[in-house]
Amino acid sequence: MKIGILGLLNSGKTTIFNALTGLDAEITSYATNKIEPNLGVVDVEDERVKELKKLYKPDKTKFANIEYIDFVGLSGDEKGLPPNLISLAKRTDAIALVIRNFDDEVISETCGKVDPLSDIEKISAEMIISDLLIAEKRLENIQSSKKKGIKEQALILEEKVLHKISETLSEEIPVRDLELSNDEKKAIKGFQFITQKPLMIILNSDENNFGSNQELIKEIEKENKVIEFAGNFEMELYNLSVEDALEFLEEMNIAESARVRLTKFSYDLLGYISFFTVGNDEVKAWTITKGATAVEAAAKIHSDLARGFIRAECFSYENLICCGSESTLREKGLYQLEGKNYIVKDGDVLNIRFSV
Ligand SMILES: Nc1nc2c(ncn2[C@@H]2O[C@H](COP(=O)(O)OP(=O)(O)OP(=O)(O)O)[C@@H](O)[C@H]2O)c(=O)[nH]1
Ligand SMILES: [Mg+2]
Repeated sequence: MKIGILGLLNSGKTTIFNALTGLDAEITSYATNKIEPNLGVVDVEDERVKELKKLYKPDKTKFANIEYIDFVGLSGDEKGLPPNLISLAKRTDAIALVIRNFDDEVISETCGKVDPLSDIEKISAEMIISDLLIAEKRLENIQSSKKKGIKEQALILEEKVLHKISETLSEEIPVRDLELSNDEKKAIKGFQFITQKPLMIILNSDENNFGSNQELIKEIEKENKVIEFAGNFEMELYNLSVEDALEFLEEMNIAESARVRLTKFSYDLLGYISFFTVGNDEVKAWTITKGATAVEAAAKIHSDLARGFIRAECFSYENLICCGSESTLREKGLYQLEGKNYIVKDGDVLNIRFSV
């Protein structure tokens, strides 16, 4: 899973990035013109993988992972996002928008006073303008193609969908809120509009006001999914021992680290679940969308497995742990054989039988 961290200049994107990844990317109180994004990959800690490792004693263990991409700051000038940022953001599965909710004399001087709701509005407008420019440019191209006599069915459908999108965006509604049929979605797949990506807001609060922003959070929740972090505080925990860090978190009434909380939040936002493959060579966690079928799970592992799919041998992690071994599980009849259309559940252990 790839998550793009976006936000206005100096909103604390890199601070949050460091808090999530444990890396040490440069933090400045002045705007940096650094174009290259910071990249960091973190494992999705999953107790189930650790338990499976104990049972199978594999040579290798692989957790699912999340790649965080910390982008350059947005100016919020309503000119739309810079093209290089659009093309990078396209490659993410979701956007995490960092919103400043901490006061800092130097930053307030250049970036204005703390005003999370207005910042969200500014960035939303900037993203909407970006998409609108893309949609309208493509509509112009379609017009000139039509003038040249090109009138293919696919082009007509694309034009119809783009008109719909352009109208929606003009009303300041993001593409993700527009209901599109599968065919319509297909027609615009190549564009990957930024307002079509799932979006979460990270409210980056000062450690002094963290936890007392309920009203603000409620207000943000009217339109968006939001999670509150004390970015700077969480980042500094990496300088402490694990015990000290846990103690500090408890003092702040934070049950879990930013990394753990954002992982759960992202899985929820994207509707992701985990399934596992096991064996003496490797125990591995995979991520898939809720509602996906056995053959789609097989495709995640390898396209050959989907192509030559025969059946899925399947059991649940919970049952395995209750039984203590695969052989007991079989004796109790908890080892299922499922076809292509079986809906994979969170925690399923799958072994795909295939022939190509
Ligand atoms: N008090 C407080 N200060 C913070 C917090 N997060 C970031 N800062 C400060 O805000 C400034 C900018 O932080 P960065 O993480 O570099 O912000 P950024 O959004 O990556 O900045 P650009 O990439 O330059 O746009 C630094 O001086 C940080 O110390 C926070 O949670 N609380
Ligand atoms: Mg930064």
